[in-house]
Amino acid sequence: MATLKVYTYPDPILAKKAETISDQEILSEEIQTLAQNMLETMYKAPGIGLAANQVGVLKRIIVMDTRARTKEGEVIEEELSEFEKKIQWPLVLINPEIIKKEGAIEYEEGCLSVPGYYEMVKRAGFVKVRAKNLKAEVFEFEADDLLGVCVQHEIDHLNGVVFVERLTPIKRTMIRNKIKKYGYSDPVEEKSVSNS
Ligand code: QAP
Ligand code: CO
Repeated sequence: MATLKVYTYPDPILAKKAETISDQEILSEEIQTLAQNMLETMYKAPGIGLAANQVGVLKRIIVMDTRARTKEGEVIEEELSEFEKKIQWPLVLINPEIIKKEGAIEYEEGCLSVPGYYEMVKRAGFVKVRAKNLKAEVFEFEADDLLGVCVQHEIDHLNGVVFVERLTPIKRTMIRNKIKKYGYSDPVEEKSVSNS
């Protein structure tokens, strides 16, 4: 297993649309290993979702784990939502599609490709998703709250959309200018500075 390089906004790879993966390809070692390495990269960050575009691969695969955890990283079972309880974790979604959308939610989003920047984004409050798993089997699940927001955020990546593009024009310009001016600080450095 290996951690992968995460491309940061506005790298042009993040604006490209990822391609559908065939069943034969899903079962290949290449995709099986990619999924494991994406999970390792997400957990190490730590993050709750990662799309293949973010690691420079234009294929429709995302990994997610939105379960609440303690500081030590243990899953807090009592805090799982009813939808989260029905899911086999971690979630690996191949060729995911939103087949139903309802309501609205505003949630403060971040992104491993935009480290250190967070903004409120409006999305559907409930979604039903159809995808394939690593055995190329079709499955469906329902999601709201953080899980619902996260799956919409990750499917956006597969379509070449970063959350920055979902902000109002004024907020979008502001965050782009901040990134141009300050860039991204190394998270390790960031920690040692704030702790000193
Ligand atoms: C997408 O994002 C998401 O800035 C997943 O310094 C985020 O895993 C969906 C991360 C929020 C819904 C709500 C961000 C890690 C991780 C950072 C992530 C950072 C280190 C973001
Ligand atoms: Co993201």
